[in-house]
Amino acid sequence: MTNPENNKPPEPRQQAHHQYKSGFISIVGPPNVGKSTFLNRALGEKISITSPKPQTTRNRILGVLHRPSAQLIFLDTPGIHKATGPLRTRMVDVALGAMAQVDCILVMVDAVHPDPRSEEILIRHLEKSRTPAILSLNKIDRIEKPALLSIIGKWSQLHVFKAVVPISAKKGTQVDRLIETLENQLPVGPPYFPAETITDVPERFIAAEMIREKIYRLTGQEIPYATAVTIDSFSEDGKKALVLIHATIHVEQESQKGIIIGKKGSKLKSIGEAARIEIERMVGRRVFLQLFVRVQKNWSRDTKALRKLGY
Ligand SMILES: Nc1nc2c(ncn2[C@@H]2O[C@H](COP(=O)(O)OP(=O)(O)O)[C@@H](O)[C@H]2O)c(=O)[nH]1
Ligand SMILES: [Mg+2]
Repeated sequence: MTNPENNKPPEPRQQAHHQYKSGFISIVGPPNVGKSTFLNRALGEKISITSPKPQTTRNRILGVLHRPSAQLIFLDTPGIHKATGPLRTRMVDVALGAMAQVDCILVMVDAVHPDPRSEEILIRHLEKSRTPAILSLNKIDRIEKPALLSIIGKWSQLHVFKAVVPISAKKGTQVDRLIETLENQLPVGPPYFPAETITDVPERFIAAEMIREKIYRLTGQEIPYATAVTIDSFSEDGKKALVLIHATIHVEQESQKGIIIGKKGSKLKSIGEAARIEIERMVGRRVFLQLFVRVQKNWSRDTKALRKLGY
């Protein structure tokens, strides 16, 4: 910056500022703290599904943020918690696995609703890792400043973080500051992905996820946890103006099939319509989406079935 009083030329900026940085950042934390909401907000695109229900994210989702000075490669993960059953155990393993071999760990917690049991598991794994960690306290749109300060104090005693950044992923508050803090942690190096790449998963996977998200949002109780979605076909019509998708919703029991379909098919219709609108936004074309519902007895407890369904 030029100083108007003595008209000195600007100070030369530090060398490091000119060097392009790139690296991997794992987003880890308890379930439902806003990890996926933050990723979508950072990228400005929806690649990872979110919902008010815990355990929405089941796989590792990679998202690439391209900045003029850096490439930040985020790994969104399922929530870390005390898991029971094969599916949840697998989900936690995915999350813990994503903490290894990254350049930085972004630990996200809910500033409003602490989750001591999950946080304790998280801290234990952080202690074992030598990777620098940044703590982000999310949902500050719901908390008063004095309460926030005391939470920051508590966390500073639990682990040595490189920085603590309170944000609201939903409102976008301080998200830029968090991104800059993360960028500072990355090593100097060339980009890993070409400029147009924002994720490593195909559109058909994200389409299945969007259907799953609508089930999370439009059905209650245990239904979301008993469902998996597969894409049977994903093709274009002759003129490439329309994307045709056939997908199957797998449930564990006959009674769940009835709930997903709803009265005269009304529930399935609203799930399909809501998903179609989001998939159309992603592919930038009109979409014809046909949903089937199939009972696959107790798939979430069957390791072979889990693998078949992509977990
Ligand atoms: N009030 C508030 N809610 C948020 C914020 N970020 C996320 N949420 C909500 O928290 C819930 C869980 O979000 P999600 O991203 O799925 O959490 P994840 O399980 O950690 O990936 C959703 O209902 C989000 O809308 C935030 O900054 N403020
Ligand atoms: Mg998530």
